[in-house]
Amino acid sequence: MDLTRLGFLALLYFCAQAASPPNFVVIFADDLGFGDLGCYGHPSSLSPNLDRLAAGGLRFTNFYSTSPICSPSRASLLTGRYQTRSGIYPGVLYPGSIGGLPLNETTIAEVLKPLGYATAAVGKWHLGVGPNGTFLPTRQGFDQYLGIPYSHDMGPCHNLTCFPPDVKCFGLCDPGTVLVPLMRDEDIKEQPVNFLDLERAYADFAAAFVASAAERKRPFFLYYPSHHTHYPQYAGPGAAGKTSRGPFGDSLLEFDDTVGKLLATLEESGVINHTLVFFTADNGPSLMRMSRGGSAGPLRCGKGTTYEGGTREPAIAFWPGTITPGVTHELASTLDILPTIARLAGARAPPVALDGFDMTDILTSRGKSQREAVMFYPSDPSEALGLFALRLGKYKAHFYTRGSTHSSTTPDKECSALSALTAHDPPLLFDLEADPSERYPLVPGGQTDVPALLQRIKKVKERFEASMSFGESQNGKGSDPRLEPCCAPQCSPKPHCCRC
Ligand code: CSN
Ligand code: MG
Repeated sequence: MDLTRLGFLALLYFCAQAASPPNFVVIFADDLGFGDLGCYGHPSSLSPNLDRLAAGGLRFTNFYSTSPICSPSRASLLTGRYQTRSGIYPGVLYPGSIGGLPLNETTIAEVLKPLGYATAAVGKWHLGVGPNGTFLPTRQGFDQYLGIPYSHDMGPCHNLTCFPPDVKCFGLCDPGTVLVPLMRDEDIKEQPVNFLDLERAYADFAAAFVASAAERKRPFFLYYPSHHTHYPQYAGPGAAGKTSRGPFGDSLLEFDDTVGKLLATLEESGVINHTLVFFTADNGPSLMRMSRGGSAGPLRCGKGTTYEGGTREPAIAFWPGTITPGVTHELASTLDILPTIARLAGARAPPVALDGFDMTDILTSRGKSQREAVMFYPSDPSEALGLFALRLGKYKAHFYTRGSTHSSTTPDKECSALSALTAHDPPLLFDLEADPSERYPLVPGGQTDVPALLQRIKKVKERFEASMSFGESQNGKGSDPRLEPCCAPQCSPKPHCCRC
């Protein structure tokens, strides 16, 4: 090809870009570990569509969420800020929670709205409902929403059936809470939600949204936080009993099928080459569920802990023609998604303290990460204890370790709830490249200059903690059962009469 022709193509490309910024689809899986997908080495998972995304896109090996539990992790993804700033701590939000993601936080949807983006969220929100739906997605920049407002074990679980179809799911969930509703925008569409038909509803909603935006030539942002692989694992008739892995495998297969339908929709709408699809997960596997929970693969512990299994996640960036397929070992985080999307869209980043870095160079030219460190807060961050751990380059330092109920039942005692808070001074050090399983603490006198490393880590920690200001705790505001979503607000006795 001669230079004139190349220049012409570049110009064409530039004009097309200028005419319409790219679309974004962010898929956020629930309680899915580093080792759960076929493309991350799981021997019995079936995840053909996510594997296809990985084969045609960029697969990350050093990608992190910001919290080993759900709500804080979601807050960070949508705002590009640690959960400590937005106040989504300690723990997670509940159906009757008084607080939620503060409305003065700027979400990715709100970053894109001024540019004319159509925006939608489908799936598990878990950033609050609040009085009169104050904290629902429609109040946070999303034009449309279909989904369940919190985890699907935050209700009686009564209508969840597993394979074989007549067997009730394992566990009781929360019997004293309203049945889990399906919400459309701010209205309750079903209570209880029909879980076994939910993936079809999600796929149809996503397809209608994408097709409509594409038809109107509007750029769009679709956020699909799935709850599917979270406890209690279930699957509809199309996936139940279809994998050798059992209930977790079945739920993953059904979720993967929705991803496949979404990709098909992007293709049919003619926008697949103009859309960045980004996949990752909110926190590590719920190991307490044993073989029904997820897998952290080679990583230590899982959900609820600040070991690697708690927050290192599978991540895939897919954009045919723009992202060259491959694997990257660069350090990245869910915090980096907002700045990257803002940059690619040509949008202005919110004028607040952001904790993310633009990943565009990693995505489009296999460049270096601008991120040198990843911070680890526990599920209940406090200013008094500060960071539990910090990753700097290939090294990780643990200042505190603690097990978690969510990671109990593993043979590694450090993961279990019985393992109490332990301070480490000097911090416990690991080389995550040589030892990704965090088994062999570095000792002075070895290959690594430990005193020099500790000095560097101390500096980075101090600089970061000086820049961190804790927002007012939202989760700490407590719950009011009257705030639990109810399709028959005047009914009695609650919560069981909330059924329509
Ligand atoms: S989470 O899972 O919402 O995905 O983090 O469903 O931390 O107490 C976590 N928790 C219920 C849950 C409770 C959940 C907790
Ligand atoms: Mg989760």
